Amino acid sequence: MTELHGTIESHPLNPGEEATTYPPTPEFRAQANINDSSVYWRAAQDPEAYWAGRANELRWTKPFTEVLDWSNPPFAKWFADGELNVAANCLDRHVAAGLGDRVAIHFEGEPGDTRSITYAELTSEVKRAANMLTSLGVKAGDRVAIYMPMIPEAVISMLAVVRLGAAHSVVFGGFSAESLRARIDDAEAELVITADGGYRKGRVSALKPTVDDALALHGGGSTVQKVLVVERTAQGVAMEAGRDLWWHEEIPSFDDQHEPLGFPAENPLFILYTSGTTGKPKGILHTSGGYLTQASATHRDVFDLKPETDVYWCTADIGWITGHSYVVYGPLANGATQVIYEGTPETPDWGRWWSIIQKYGVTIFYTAPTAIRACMKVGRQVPEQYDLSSIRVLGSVGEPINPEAWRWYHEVIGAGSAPIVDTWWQTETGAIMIAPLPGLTSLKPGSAQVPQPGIDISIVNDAGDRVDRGQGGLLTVRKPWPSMVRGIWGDPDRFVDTYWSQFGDRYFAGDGARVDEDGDVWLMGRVDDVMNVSGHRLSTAEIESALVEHHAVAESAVVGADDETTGQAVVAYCVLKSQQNILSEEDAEGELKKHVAAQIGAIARPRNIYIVNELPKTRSGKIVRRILKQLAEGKDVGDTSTLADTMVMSVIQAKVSGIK
Ligand code: 6R9
Repeated sequence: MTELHGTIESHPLNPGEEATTYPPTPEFRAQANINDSSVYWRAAQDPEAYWAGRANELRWTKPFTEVLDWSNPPFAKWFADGELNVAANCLDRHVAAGLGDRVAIHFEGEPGDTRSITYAELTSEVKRAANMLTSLGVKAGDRVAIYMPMIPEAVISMLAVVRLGAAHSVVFGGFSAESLRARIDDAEAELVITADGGYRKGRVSALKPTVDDALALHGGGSTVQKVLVVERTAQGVAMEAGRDLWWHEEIPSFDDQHEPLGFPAENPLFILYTSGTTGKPKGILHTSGGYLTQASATHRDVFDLKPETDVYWCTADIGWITGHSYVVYGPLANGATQVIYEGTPETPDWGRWWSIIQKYGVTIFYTAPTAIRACMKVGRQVPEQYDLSSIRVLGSVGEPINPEAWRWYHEVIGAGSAPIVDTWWQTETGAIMIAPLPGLTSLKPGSAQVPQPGIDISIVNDAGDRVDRGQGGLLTVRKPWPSMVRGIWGDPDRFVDTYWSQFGDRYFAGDGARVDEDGDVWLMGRVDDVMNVSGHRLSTAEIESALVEHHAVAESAVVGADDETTGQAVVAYCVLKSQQNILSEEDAEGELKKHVAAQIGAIARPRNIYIVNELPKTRSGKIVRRILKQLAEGKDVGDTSTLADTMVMSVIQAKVSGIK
């Protein structure tokens, strides 16, 4: 069972905190996809009928007759006797409807190269790639690992894999060889699709060498038979004969005729690994029909998408769930035109994002609070140099958006008029669960506000009872939803234990939340040992175990400390082995930061590492992370009387404040 850190207290609002709300303008409301609030109660009356209706907006090769099978909770089945091809829903369907000439992707490479791909072209490319993958032995039920930069071939690869009824496991390009290998092994992938590299911050960031390192780890001998390599950066990479193939050398021999087969709605679509409370990442499994239903429905509703006229841009990488649901599956199922940008927002300068918005006339822009705060720091004079008047809806995801960042985003990027949809959801939920509907909701900066139609959220106390308005508690989902996680790959016990052991047949999200007097939901962060750094989930246990794998480290404790830009930052306390002479105390901080980045990936690199002689522990030997977190945040550590040795704290405190 997930260990909780005490009860969430209620967080009463300061007087006036909610005074300013932003109702939809009459013009926005009039043109909105959803402007009749009866949708909420109609969906609540009969959620299954509601979702069946949404599912029927997709193209099924065999219609479903059964909506939800919840006979074996928590293992849900949605639309189980129906069949569909997810890729054909994202591609062939639009071409058949005469929309082949619509641009699907405006690709913008970091060095400035561009490519616009229509739905007809994307469909041909995916068909060709599907034929190529078939020749490499990929078939329904297999898993393919994808380790790619943000280039069109990443999307083409994902769709080609699922077109064949196989499942992908996309691994974020910033993850290390160790992390990649662990994910390949867990999913038993036989094919890896990668690129020589991608462009980041004006430089080539190599990927293929990391794949080579990953496959050589643990004496080689992985499940991988073939590695398919897209040429992007041409920096020259080693190719292993018999194993490695160049995409551009293979693809010309395959044609673009490919009939999509229908697969059962519960056919696995993808596995995506995310950090949990223990060291080992969890392979979150999503399946086809329910996932696509909710990803596409929420994409249309929450962003008020008009596929004929909107230009949509979500800045997430495909290595994260947001990239899966709101770059690939939601937008493409809806026939949207979208921008995909390869690089970082500050390359060549902080005007890059705004210049892209101006260039393509982006109308809907979806990003993370950490990016907004970074842009705020640089200053409004940068975006003010660009014409952002095309923007009509803004989105936020990954962590709570602080009201200050909300207002800046609204004023500076949204010209004071574009609604901001703050979307709460998770890798496990697959799609948006709580968010305003921009034609209906009076927006409140800092709150994700309303469960989506057909979604039943309840904020409860430790005993599972619904808390009163104005009170804080734990976020749970009372009824199954179409895009819900179907399991943890290869570990059904952990699935039950992590999400369902707290409150029976209700899903426990791991987040604390509060409902205000109007019934709006305010997210208050994780209540477990998961940190949120720049909107990315990291596990304290995973970083601790990476640290103690270093020969010089005896013990470590990792905490997520509040950070102005990244939301939280990783702060580690390490005790070095007394007999070791590998690392001097002076070198330890730099060396251990490097070590963590190499073990897990650069996103996990601690902001601070403090070398201490001892960690604060209770008499029963538990590390008291609460105290270490407060210390890292420069706060008063409060009551330390439960510690076995209260002296430990004054020594650590002196370290952290730099007093020798
Ligand atoms: C989509 C995504 C999920 C965790 C989640 C929560 C936090 C995400 C949020 C938010 C407050 C929002 N989170 N969106 N907290 N407001 N709008 O980020 O998935 O990477 O799995 O992270 O992120 O703590 O539990 P994932």
